[in-house]
Order: sequence, then structure tokens, then C-alpha cells
Amino acid sequence: MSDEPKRLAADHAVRMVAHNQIVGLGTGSTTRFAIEGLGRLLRDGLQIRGVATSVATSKMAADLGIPLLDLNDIERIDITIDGADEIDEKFNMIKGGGGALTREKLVALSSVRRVIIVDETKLVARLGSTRVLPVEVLPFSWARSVRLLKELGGNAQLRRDGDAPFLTDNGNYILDCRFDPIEDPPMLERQIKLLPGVVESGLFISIADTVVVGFENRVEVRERK
Ligand code: A5P
Repeated sequence: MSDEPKRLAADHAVRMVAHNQIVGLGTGSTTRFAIEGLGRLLRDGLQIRGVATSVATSKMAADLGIPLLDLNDIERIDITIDGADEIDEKFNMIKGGGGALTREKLVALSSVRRVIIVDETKLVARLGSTRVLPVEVLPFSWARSVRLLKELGGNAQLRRDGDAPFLTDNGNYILDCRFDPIEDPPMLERQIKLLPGVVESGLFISIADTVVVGFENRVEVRERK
């Protein structure tokens, strides 16, 4: 599949950003197109400031001249544009394929409007049917987290980066959990959040407001009911 669906969804989403807004900047290959689009709008005179969800996004935004804010210095973000690994009909999502789930969730929850950009391969009937669920955990007790996640029905694997464990921007590990698929996403989200040692889960429940789905030559915009 070409990158065109991602690019079309991203281009559509950046047009939802208004002058002087604070924009949450997601992470991933789809969001890259949105950040590039915002860079172009900035050159055309649109004034925005961004809040980045990862070190990689922060670097990209800075290279494009997008001024960045620290989440601690603001009370709210006007609009966030981010991608997803999977999204179901109720707009529940799996995120964290790139390992940025914790900052992505914090930025999304600080935002008035959350716009998710995906291509049609991300649309699923049941979460967990095509992708694993990433869970960020403390390195100190990661093996115990594997056992606790197993009790919830998840087969968790420590994400690796070559020979070493993959490290998040927060210095933590990611456990990629296969659930085959997830029966009740809101319930599983609550159960995972209660496990000691878990920093954040990649289940995003009731967070997406608008979903822009990109196809080869068109987009479809869906609003949460
Ligand atoms: C980053 O950690 C993720 O949550 C991404 O937003 C998600 O994996 C989507 O990435 P792509 O746009 O690269 O598929």
C-alpha cells in the first residue's frame, strides 16, 4: 500500500487547526505527514505552538520551526493530531506501536479535541485482532508484570531493540501483549491500570473525538457519537 492514504488523512486533519492554537503532535509514520503539513502552514503564516509526544516528534517539529511548549507550562491543548495502530467502531484504540503511548495519552487527555488519522488497515471489528497491545512498565519489575498480564489473558513479550530491551523516552520497558482478541477493552484497560509496575497501557478508551480515515484518493471523516 502507498503512503497516499496516510498523507491524505494527515493533510485533511491539519486543516482543522486554527490560528494561534496549541497543537498536540503525535508520533508515528502517519503523524509525520501531519507535522510536515503544519510546517508548511506555518511558513504560510499560520501561528501555532506544539506539544510533542516523543523525542522523535520534538526533533522533527523543531527542525520545521514549530515552537514547542512543555505540557507542564500549559493548562490545555486545543487540538491533538495522532495516529493509531488499531481502532474499532466505538473509537477505542490500540496505540504504542512506536513506544510513545504514555506521552501520547497524556497529551490527548489534555486536549479539547482529539483527531486520529489512520489508513483503512487500522480499522478493526475487535481490538487485538491484528496488533499486539503495548504496555509500558517499570524495568525494575518487568518479569512480574509479564506474569500479572498473563493472569489477565495476555501473552506478553518484552520489546527488544537489537540485543537490548527497547527503552521508551521515559526510560521504561514495553511489553507487547497478544490477547487474541480483546473481549472488553474498557474493562481490560481498568484491570491493566491497576497492576503495580504498569506505567501506562496502549488501550485508549473514549479518547478519539474525530477519526480521519485515508484511502488512496479520498478521506472519510467520522465523529464520535
Ligand atoms: C506511537 O507510539 C504510536 O502510538 C503511533 O501513534 C501508532 O503506532 C501509529 O503509528 P503509524 O502511524 O506509524 O502506524
